[in-house]
Amino acid sequence: MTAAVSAVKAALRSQAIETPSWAYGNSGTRFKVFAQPGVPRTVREKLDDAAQVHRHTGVAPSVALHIPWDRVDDYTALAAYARERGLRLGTVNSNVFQDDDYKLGSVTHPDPAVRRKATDHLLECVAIMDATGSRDLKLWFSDGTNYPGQDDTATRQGRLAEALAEVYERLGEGQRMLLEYKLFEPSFYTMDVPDWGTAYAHCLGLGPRARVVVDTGHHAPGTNIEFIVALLLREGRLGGFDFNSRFYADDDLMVGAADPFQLFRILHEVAKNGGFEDGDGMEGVAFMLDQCHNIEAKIPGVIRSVMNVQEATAKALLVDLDALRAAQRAGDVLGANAVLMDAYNTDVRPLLAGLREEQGLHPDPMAAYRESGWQERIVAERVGGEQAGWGA
Ligand code: AOS
Ligand code: ZN
Ligand code: ZN
Repeated sequence: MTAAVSAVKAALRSQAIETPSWAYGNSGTRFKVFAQPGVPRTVREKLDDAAQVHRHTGVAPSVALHIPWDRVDDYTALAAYARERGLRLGTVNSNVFQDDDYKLGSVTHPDPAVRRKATDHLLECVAIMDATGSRDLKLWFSDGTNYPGQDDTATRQGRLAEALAEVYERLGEGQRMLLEYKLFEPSFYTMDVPDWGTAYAHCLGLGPRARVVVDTGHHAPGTNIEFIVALLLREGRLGGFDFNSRFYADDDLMVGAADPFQLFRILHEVAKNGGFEDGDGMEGVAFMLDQCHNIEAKIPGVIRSVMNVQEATAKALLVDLDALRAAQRAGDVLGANAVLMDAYNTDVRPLLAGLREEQGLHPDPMAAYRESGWQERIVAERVGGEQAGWGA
């Protein structure tokens, strides 16, 4: 647990956690959306809120966009608006799941006309990336089937490969494609990209700029996610994370809330395998949040989540790798485990508070936000108009 604190701090200073535009808007379950006062009415207001998160944490400089929820006429102007607030526009998330045409799938739909429409949307997202300067296109497909016999699994894989290849070819220099998998939902019998193996196989077929995204809520209960992370990093195919917590399915709760130990184990694999090294370069791992704050206040919920990732990262960086490897080589099972647990059980909050003060920030981002008056201001000012939210 004695990894040089200055090296740990340097790594923490350079970590960037991307927040999702949809976390700032209203969201809920299929039973009820509880609207909150002061939530953004426009994409620009979402950026204003994201800027508050960055202002108080210092490590959330980019915002993931979702098209069409964040569609605007001028993306270059939107990027400039973000820059003026100390932010940049990050990953572009496509949406081929909210249109009536996609009932039987998007890029895997039996009808070529629907496949064309879906692929055209993905191409539009790349054009948006050209304007925003985004590095990553994140693809998540709700495509799949509900009943055995409904459609041919292998044929659907062929359709998916064809669409992905067309989009991959369209990527510009400095752009990557991140393919996200999900075990189930909304499709209940087969998903066309249900697991890391399927995503990895498609990425291999496409080329080095196609990478897998690990959404921490997208696995069967009990899945060893850190193993998947270690393997993808070893293969050079880990594109990034969609961080969130789950108790049951794709709950999209605050990262680190359900299982901070799992988050630590995941980030330990990242730390060991050089995953913190390339930042926003082409080999970089994207640390994104993919969450919905249904009942808690949104901006503080995002701040708390960013802090949870930071705390788990600090613990992961504190693992004494020399001692760990020595214990592993010696076959010292308990000793190796103890090295890991020592780091996990360290209270890193003072270290992070100190780091923030060195950066001229308030040591406690939650308190800083509370004291800033921003929440009162948006509640008073953002009246009227359509409240933006998940799907709006
Ligand atoms: C869906 O379950 C996924 O987690 C996606 O990442 C999705 O695109 C995201 O929630 C925003 O729509
Ligand atoms: Zn996700
Ligand atoms: Zn999800």
